[in-house]
Amino acid sequence: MKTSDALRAIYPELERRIVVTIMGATASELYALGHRPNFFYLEHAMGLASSMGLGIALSMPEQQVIVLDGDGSLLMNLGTLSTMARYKPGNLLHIVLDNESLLSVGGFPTATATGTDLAGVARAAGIPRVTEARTVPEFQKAVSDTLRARMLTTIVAKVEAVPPASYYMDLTLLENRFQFWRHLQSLRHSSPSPPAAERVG
Ligand SMILES: Cc1ncc(C[n+]2csc(CCOP(=O)(O)OP(=O)(O)O)c2C)c(N)n1
Ligand SMILES: [Mg+2]
Repeated sequence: MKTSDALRAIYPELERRIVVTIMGATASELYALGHRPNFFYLEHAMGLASSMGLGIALSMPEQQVIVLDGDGSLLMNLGTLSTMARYKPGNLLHIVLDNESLLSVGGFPTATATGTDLAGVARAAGIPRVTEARTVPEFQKAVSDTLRARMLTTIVAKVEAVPPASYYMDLTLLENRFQFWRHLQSLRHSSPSPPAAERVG
């Protein structure tokens, strides 16, 4: 399964949720499908997309948050699995696009190429729902089932280490940051019942 095909298959689901991606190939593939103000591409901070997604999910429980992670990124911050498992937000879907490679920086093999089983690590960390997908239909079904289940889930999608057609994104980090923040603010203001702590006066 190619990352581009996997993302295309779930794009209609992404359109309606808060999405945080890792940098590089995954960000470029999603951007090429069509940028939206609810998409944030976390540059530089490798490994922390899931941590950022966790924070948003906990602070905006009425929204669904989808994180698009990578194997190298998750391996760099394995502690995120136990932190997510500790809080278990049912509105967080953690997708790991496992291409067994640091694709965005040249394709060096990661530990998943030499036997590390990220789904197994996620289960052992206490993530309540962990699934694996090797084909686009399997992946699409895993995502739609999870969004209905409303339970913290990690989906490990095995993808080919194929680079995007282009890494070019006509969107700077700061522009994306402010646009995304304004989008989250607009969701808060349109929320029918904001948490009491956030009401003014
Ligand atoms: C702390 C840190 N180390 C290294 C990098 C350089 N870097 C950027 S993307 C990347 C590879 C990411 O690998 P993975 O999460 O598997 O995603 P893929 O590129 O395979 O899609 C690396 C090493 C970085 N941005 N930050
Ligand atoms: Mg990778």
